[in-house]
Amino acid sequence: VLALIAITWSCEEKKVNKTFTEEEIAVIPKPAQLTLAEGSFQFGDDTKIVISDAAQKEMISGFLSKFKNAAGWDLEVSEKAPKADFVKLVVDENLEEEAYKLDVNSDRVIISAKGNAGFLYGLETLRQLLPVSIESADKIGDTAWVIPNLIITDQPRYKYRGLMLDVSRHFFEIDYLKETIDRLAMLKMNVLHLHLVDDQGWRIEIKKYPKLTEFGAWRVDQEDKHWDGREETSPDEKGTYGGFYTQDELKDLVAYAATKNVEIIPEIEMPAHVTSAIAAYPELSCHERPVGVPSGGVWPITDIYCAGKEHTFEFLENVLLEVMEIFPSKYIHVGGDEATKTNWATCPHCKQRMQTEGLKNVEELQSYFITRMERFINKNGKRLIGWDEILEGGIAPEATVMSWRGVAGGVEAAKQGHDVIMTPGSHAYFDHYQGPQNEEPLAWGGYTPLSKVYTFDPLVEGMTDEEAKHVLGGQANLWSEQIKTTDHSEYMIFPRLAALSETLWSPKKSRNWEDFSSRIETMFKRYDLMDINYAKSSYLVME
Ligand code: TNX
Repeated sequence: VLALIAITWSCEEKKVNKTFTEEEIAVIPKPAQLTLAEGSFQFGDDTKIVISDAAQKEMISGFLSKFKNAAGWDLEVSEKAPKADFVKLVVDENLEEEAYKLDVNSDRVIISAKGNAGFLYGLETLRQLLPVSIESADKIGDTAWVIPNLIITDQPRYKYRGLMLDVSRHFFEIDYLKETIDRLAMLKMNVLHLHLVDDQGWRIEIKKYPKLTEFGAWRVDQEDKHWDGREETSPDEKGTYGGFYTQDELKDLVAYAATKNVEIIPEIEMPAHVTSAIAAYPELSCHERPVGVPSGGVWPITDIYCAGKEHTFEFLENVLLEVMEIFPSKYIHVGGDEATKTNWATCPHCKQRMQTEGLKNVEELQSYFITRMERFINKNGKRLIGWDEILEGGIAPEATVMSWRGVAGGVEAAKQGHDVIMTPGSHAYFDHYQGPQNEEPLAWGGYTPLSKVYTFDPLVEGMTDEEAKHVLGGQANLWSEQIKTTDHSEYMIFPRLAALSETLWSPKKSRNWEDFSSRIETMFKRYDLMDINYAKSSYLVME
């Protein structure tokens, strides 16, 4: 459909008045309600940004810098609205936390929200209504900064909208995490889950146990045992690979994320996937065998934390005390996945524990382990999340389950009255292939093209209303066994995260693959200007 374009020329400035069609509006995730009107609003270098309190200044800085870069304008911020030509932020206490209203007519733009989260999302929508060149880092001449007259009323379908980054298998610098946070916010995603501990590296400074990062954060590249036989990226002069975040860096990251309405949930794995910790402190395992930090490959791994020794719990509680100091999130993720418990069956400490606690098998011993950690976490005012294996042998009373082996674990947890975050391998694993294997970089297996991600639904058919209430939302996981560079990481995340964001934010009834695949084209142009190394192949492959 051809747009009706009426162009009027004033003496010194090019004024554009355009009526948009629905097809030209390419916002992702799709807003819940949108009513288009005739005409448009045009930004000029005189357009004022009107705020209602000084604290909003910091929040709008990202939006202002876009105009600074792309148009070369320093838009003026004021607390008083002129007659026309302004964008005004208006507090509306009646709106939900993350909801916003965007009301655009030819004279002005009004964004209403309860607080910063809603305002941020209103501004992100405004950004995506603007011509794609708003993403340019350099000044682009001759753009008419026009947006359609419309009214948008928007709020999320789910309150938990996350991405997990595995920073253990390969280490990613803080700056990349900050960039990722910006990109999450652009898609109205609000959780970054950091997988800080795994066999291949311990990535968080713990002051009480300095060896965790002195030894546990570094591995010698053992080519023969490596995931794919290729060399590590940038080993240092000693031939080791690794890295870790200091507590100060993480606190700074948390503060940065909060300005983008992103909560960071730390994951401290237990009782398995912890060779990096045992390499630093062998006494944490059952048989105290000296081990090195592996670079990959070997599986299953039998050296896990000993569930019999009191020392293990003392260690983990001390670690978590420091973790809770850094991360204000109400959740602490304790992993709990894929524990090979053969050592527990032969360890005298574990046998003793099972006897005194009356536990029938090693599954119940893991349940004891997690429940005990949950008591500690709850006592400190936080809540525990674990992978769906925590259901085995009896789930800890208040635990939230992250369902990864499909959705069955999540459904079962909801039945038992537990909160659930859906992250099934079938739809939400971004370490999987997204295009034909022979054309794609080596991946962990699996096949999850963009179109498949777009069909993700955290709500499983047959759930009762009561069970459905326990589904907090969903999350994409990027395991990094094969992902060594930020370029590759971006490639796996984008554009699949855009599809996932829509499944979590937008009303189910507006889901439409054809419509989405036309909007994603516009997003690609934004990603090009933002210098994001997104996968183009994924778009071409239908399920
Ligand atoms: C299973 S998903 C794991 C990870 C691996 C991933 C590879 C989960 C809770 N555990 O340790 O990286 O498969 O897809």
